[in-house]
Amino acid sequence: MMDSSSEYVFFNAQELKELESCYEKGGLGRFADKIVQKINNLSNIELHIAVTGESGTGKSTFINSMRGLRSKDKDGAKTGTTETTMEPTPYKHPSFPKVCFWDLPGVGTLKFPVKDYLNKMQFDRYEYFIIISRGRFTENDANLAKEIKSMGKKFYFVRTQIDNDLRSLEMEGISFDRNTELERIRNYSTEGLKEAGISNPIIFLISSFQVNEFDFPKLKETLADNLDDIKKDVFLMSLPSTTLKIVKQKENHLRKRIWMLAIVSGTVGAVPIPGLSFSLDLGILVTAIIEFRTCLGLDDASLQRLANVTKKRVEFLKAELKTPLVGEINEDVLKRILIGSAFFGISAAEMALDLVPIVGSIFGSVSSFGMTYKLLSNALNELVVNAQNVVKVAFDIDCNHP
Ligand SMILES: Nc1nc2c(ncn2[C@@H]2O[C@H](COP(=O)(O)OP(=O)(O)O)[C@@H](O)[C@H]2O)c(=O)[nH]1
Ligand SMILES: [Mg+2]
Repeated sequence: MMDSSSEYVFFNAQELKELESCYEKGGLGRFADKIVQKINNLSNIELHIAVTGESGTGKSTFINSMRGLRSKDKDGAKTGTTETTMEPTPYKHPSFPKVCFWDLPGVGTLKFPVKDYLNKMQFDRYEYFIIISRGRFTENDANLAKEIKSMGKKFYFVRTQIDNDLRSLEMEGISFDRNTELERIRNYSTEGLKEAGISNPIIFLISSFQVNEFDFPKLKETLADNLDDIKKDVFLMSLPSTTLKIVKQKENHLRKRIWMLAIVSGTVGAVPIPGLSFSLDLGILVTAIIEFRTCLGLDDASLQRLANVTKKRVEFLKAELKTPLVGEINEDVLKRILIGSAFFGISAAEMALDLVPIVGSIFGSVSSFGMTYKLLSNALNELVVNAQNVVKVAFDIDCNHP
């Protein structure tokens, strides 16, 4: 199922033109080179996100949550510590090390002007700044935001530990309406910002321990939407699969990679495979399937992290895996899977690709291009279903009320 063209397309109009002229000038070789280049670019994209706020507000916990980690995990940021470093500390994503969250000391910790603070923090390195507070945002936060804006970068206000606020009311035996209470917290938290001249501050109320609650889903969407196409792709893949919606978005993006891989397979590496009636580049297929698994969170390490944060047993999550594509995979294994199964049957509509006018004229339907396209589409479908089922049991999602 292809999504509508209004959503993100892998090549922009300019690139499509370039590809077309590449093909006209140099035939298939140049065409494939250009695509390989694009795929390589994608895996080299770095993404740096700054997280700032005073000590104890929940920066480390938030950084862990965005990476699907707990404080006590090997790569987890230590939480609840009072020690503050004066330097930004990088925390790489465990599956996508090019995605990095930086823990910045609070602007109030360092006793110099906001502008100097940002320079010392190397503000240029970051896509944007997440300004964290667990109570009211302060004048410091407001000044920081203004300075970030004047330097041409974006910022987001995030109010953490909302779960604690609500729990305190419960402990007090006070009955309250959840939405009214959240609005009250929102207004109270933004007072300081308004006083400092930020008229309509948007803040996200979250609990870093409840990744699908409060404004956390909206925050993740906003963070993704404010990146350019390629970086958005990288960011989305790095998000732990915690909702069916995230899985769907990942699927849409991964689907756009398929035809690129198919073109590469169709032009370079395809060789006849004994037992199959067509040529294939098994290496490309294996690499792609492994990549799909990692992006969807179906690799062992991701599943273990998901089990940890949802307090489920990893075997319980793994019981949802019903495809041989998640086990040990290499060219031999894949060949056996292919020979032994009816892994085909994809509708022509699914071939409606960005490049159909060009691609269609180059490759016939039973070519390596067509087969690679079909195989990867089917592999993705199968992996997505497995990922959805894992998410459902991990987060106890009722399928009738997702
Ligand atoms: N209940 C709850 N506790 C949180 C949340 N975020 C952080 N904490 C706790 O608040 C304390 C300080 O958090 P930490 O991440 O170390 O703050 P940092 O100093 O800004 O890095 C720790 O004990 C965390 O467990 C949250 O969203 N909800
Ligand atoms: Mg910390």
